[in-house]
Amino acid sequence: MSRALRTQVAIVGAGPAGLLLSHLLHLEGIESVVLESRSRSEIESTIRAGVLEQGTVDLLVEAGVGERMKREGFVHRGIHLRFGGRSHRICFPELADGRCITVYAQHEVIKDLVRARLDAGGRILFGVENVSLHDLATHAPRVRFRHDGAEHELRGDFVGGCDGFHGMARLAMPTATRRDFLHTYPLGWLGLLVEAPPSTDELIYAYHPRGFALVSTRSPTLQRFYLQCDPGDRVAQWSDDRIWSELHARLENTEGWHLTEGRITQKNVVAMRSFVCEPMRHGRLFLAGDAAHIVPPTGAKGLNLAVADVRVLSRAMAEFFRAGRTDPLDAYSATALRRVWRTEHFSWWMTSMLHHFADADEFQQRLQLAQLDQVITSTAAAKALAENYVGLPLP
Ligand code: RFL
Ligand code: PHB
Repeated sequence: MSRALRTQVAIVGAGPAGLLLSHLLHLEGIESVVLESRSRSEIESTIRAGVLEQGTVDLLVEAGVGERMKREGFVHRGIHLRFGGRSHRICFPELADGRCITVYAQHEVIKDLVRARLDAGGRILFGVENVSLHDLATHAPRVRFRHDGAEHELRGDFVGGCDGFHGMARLAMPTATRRDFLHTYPLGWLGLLVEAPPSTDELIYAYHPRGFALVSTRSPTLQRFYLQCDPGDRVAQWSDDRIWSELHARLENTEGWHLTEGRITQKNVVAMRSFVCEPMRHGRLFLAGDAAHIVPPTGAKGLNLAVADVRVLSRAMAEFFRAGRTDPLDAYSATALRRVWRTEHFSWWMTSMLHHFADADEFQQRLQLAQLDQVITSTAAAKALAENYVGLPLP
């Protein structure tokens, strides 16, 4: 016998997509239950994204969950593109109508959202197992799962599939009505967390014949670096000495800039993929965030795209519950996919421009340099980068 629960929207996954969807629905007076396979401490400590678009920042503030971000996040007005031994600044406000980015870690956003949901009496079930979706093509979808040693069945009007790229929600959509687009890059990123003071006031994206390097930050005492590596690399192949020697070689330039070293506290290898699932809906199941699409991290877009999806989805669901309208829900997939593909293009473009591709001949390398040169000399090209990086206005 399974225990029966009822809600308006059953949400699978407590990442940025699932938690923000639950919070935005709550602000519209709509009840939801979030099912998460991991523990609260795990989701609140996993290091991932760091860059929030202006629209994401504005939405979090508007939704009442931006107070700590405003206090502890860092507003950046530009980034540095480094290649050919020199650095070139892309200044956001003057190129993108005054808009900027904020550096604030994803797990801090998660902490803020979990707290807001729990303080408002919202239900998040951590450590759920065996989640399965049923009757999605009917008006009464069901989610079955195991929690605290018992079987449960959650009934809702809708299901939010927010369980990330490796989740099961997307796979519950029949293959006959779903189209997957996947592009795998012959690249990986070695992500590093380092206890050190900042080496730079703004992010540095470096193109170098030895491979791409990125300098980001987390706090005055914690820095985030990335090094292009082989996608099949294991962390054990990257000793601290090798890491520092590569960071120095790829980042230090003729202008006398120096990297500040420190204790490396975390290393992980990230695969570089682009993926889109079309459509983002099947019956009463709506996919949002990484469950429907992923981008390589070069454009810093994944979390921001998840936020854009749930903004559209929460409004569409609100129209349904408020006025019985189904047309915004019917338009959800097409509306979200338009931004998704635009962002897929930007992330692919940044990735193609900034990495060293082992199979690229000298002709292709010259093209990369020509593209970088255009970005730093043409206002139109710099504007295109800046507008996409700070993010298109939210739909
Ligand atoms: P998430 O964050 O993967 O959350 C999905 C949640 O679902 C849970 N789950 C399940 N729960 C129940 N039952 C199941 N069967 C389940 N299967 C999975 C998982 O435990 C998890 O908690 O997806 P969401 O919410 O769509 O959010 C997407 C973002 O996390 C992702 O796009 C970003 O992290 C991408 N990203 C960046 N995005 C940015 O906007 N700016 C950045 O600066 C940025 N940098 C990055 C990044 C991603 C990176 N990695 C590690 C891939 C840097 C890196 C290195
Ligand atoms: C990060 O700080 O983790 C970060 C910054 C910029 C990116 C990707 C990740 O493009």
